[in-house]
Amino acid sequence: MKSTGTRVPSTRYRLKNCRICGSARIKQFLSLHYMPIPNGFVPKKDIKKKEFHFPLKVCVCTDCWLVQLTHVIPAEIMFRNYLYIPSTSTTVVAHFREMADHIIKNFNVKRKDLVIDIGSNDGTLLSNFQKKNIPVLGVDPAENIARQANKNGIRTLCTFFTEEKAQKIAQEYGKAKIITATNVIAHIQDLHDVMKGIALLLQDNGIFVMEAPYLADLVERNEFDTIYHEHLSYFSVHPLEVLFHQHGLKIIDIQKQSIHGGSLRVFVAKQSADYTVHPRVEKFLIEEKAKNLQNIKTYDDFALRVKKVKRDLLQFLRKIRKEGKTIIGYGAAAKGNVLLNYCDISTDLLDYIVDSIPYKQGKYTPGTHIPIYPESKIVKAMPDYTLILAWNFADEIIRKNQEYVQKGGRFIIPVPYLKIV
Ligand code: DWN
Repeated sequence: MKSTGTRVPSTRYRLKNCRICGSARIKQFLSLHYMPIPNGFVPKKDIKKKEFHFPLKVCVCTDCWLVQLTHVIPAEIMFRNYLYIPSTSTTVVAHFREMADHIIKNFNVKRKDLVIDIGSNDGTLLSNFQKKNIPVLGVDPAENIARQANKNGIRTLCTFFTEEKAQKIAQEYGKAKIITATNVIAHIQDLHDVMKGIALLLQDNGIFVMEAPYLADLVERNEFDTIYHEHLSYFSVHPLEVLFHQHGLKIIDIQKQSIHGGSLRVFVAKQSADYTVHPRVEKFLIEEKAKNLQNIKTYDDFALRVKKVKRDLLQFLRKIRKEGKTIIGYGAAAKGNVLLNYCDISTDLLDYIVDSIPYKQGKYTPGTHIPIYPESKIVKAMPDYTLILAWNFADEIIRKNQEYVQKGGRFIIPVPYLKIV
């Protein structure tokens, strides 16, 4: 039963021009309808309060081929009190450790070099540099999480990263040898302002390393639930090249990463810097053409597959529910909230959701108002089925719930296609 969210008029926040190239030739190819912000978890006391639902639709620029949301919800609404902590996942902690080691080794980072992380969250990534006595500085607008990072000993400025802020950082802390940004560039409306800031804050031989979910994986694996209000852009290499070239920057290397359903790790230097461009960069560009990422039909076909994923999941859940089976969710993830709201799945199908993050336990999911409990509940209650909403961590979740499996519990994985484990 759909929660009665208050719909914000679709004329508000509407995108007029492509965020990278400014073109007005942007074509919508998928609507996930109206939805609350994906990390807007609801405390019990507010369950009856008005909840704003915003249009969630995605379009593609037919000039630079950046896939992006048609409506841009102000960052202030989404990020001032943010409920995403990467360090609860061993997968993410290990991923950041490998990333820091790779950067230190390949770019000869020394103890005098400054490393800045944009969207540094709780400092998980920076802690790996700090352990090697490399000076670090985090930048993150979420007051609650920046406070936690500073308590953890990771020097963090609580602010959005802008060109103006970059000037002040350069004056106060000096220029950076390394600037990182993981799962944050896709969240930014004014990419040009941020790129100007990065270009002026980087040392002449500095490296900017960004990580973001990869559009090719999203499309090929039907990862529609990673489309949400926080993610304004869905990157492929071609539009990124257009963006960086506008700011005197160049991509010198790219690595595929499995995290978050398939991501790109992009290494960027100043065009004037003495780095050769790895042949892998050209290979990605050729592959994207071969995958028809610059052809509108690819996106229309994707939209049809999304509707099939929804149909198959609902059919299965309703069937086992009718057989009297008990079903819960696992991982109160932002992507999970997109899937639940798009498929209109509430307590009529899922009794509750278990999650590892204390911030989220005891709260309710936005829009669908499903209660969230600690993970320990799953083995005590032994539901027949568990729908893994945080499917990007399915291996880690199944690995840590072997007792549930041995006692006959079964996992449901919704994307890329319905799978019962
Ligand atoms: O871009 C973003 C991606 C990288 O992460 C951010 N905008 C927000 C966030 O998206 P998300 O909310 O989908 O995050 P996760 O990390 O996919 O969500 C995982 C959820 O699952 C968390 O709430 C923690 C929970 N979890 C759990 O309960 N047990 C996770 C693991 C690994 C577990 O074992």
